[in-house]
Amino acid sequence: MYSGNLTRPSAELERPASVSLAAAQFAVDLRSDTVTRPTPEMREAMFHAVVGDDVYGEDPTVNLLQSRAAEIFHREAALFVPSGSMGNLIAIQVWTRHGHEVICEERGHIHQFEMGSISAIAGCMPRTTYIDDGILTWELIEPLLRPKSRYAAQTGLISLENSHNMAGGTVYPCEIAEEICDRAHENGLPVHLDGARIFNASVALGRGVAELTGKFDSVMFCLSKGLGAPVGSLLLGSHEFIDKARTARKLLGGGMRQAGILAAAGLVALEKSPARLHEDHANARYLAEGLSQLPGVRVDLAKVQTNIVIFDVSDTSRSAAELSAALEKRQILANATGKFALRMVTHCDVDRAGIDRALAAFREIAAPHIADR
Ligand code: TLP
Repeated sequence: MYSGNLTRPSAELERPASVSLAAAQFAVDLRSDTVTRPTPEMREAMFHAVVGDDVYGEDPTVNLLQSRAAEIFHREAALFVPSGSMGNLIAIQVWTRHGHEVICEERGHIHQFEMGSISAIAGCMPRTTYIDDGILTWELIEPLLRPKSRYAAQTGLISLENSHNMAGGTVYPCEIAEEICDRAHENGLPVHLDGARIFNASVALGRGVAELTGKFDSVMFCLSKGLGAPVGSLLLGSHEFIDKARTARKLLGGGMRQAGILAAAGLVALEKSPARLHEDHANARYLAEGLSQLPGVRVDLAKVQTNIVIFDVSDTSRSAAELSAALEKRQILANATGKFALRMVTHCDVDRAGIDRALAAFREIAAPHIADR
């Protein structure tokens, strides 16, 4: 079993495949779980949604989504936000002030993929550390804390990611996350959770989302990833936190008026989708096992815990971007996440037959090159 370093140091999506609409319709699209299209039930709910002006707090469907999310996560309050990125940024803004440091894992989404908003908008500096499986521990975090000083930047927030996207969808054992929260609180620090895929983590661990997130001061989760909704994320926390978050959302231009039309799809996603996520996990494992049989491909099967498979292609003698382009010609879409790392993400719009197509295409493009060498 391969346990090497698949994604470091290059964690960016190296050449995000951008394909024509027509190609994407017929392709097996494994670029992300963000690519799903709303189900007929979601579209129906959107059509019939009762709406109002949510900036006045008067959209009944948004209010219902927020209260259902708060109920599911055992939280005082929730706020519907347009994207996961905005949800994370709002949380950072609420918990910190300019000049603060935010501790996170090196490949964390808030550090790598949010346009530097952590600094550009929230005025904070990321303080990162690397761990192969993406799962931070208090032992890794403690040395990064800044002692009280009149010279050094001060630690303002710790942010964890569960599941950890760029570590390959790995999940936090509940006890490790709880220990981090407990120790952080003893040190007077809040902890935010980027739980874009917390329902995937919940299915993988067999523990409820409220249980997994209870000790965090704020939680963001996405409706538009594995849950399959077209748009939207939720922020969760105390009344006081959500009140401040609402102001921060408006400041960022995130007040969405008759957003019930989106919340309606989100409600369907929230109620229905968690029950089917195990299918995506089974498909990811099947994919990973299939890939691991192919020449030149290395997959750390221990890291395939949810719906993400990141694998090393350095022994195929082609870069991940070249392989991604070759796959695209065969209507299989996958993103390069490093020079020799490809990411494939399973979701509700890809079934087992699609995974078989992806494996067959990969077999075709990878094999001749091995023989060439
Ligand atoms: N992740 C996207 C890309 O931005 C990389 C993807 O394709 O996986 N937190 C995590 C852990 C995420 O993976 C993402 C999106 C976000 C936050 C941001 O969500 P959005 O795209 O709604 O801003």
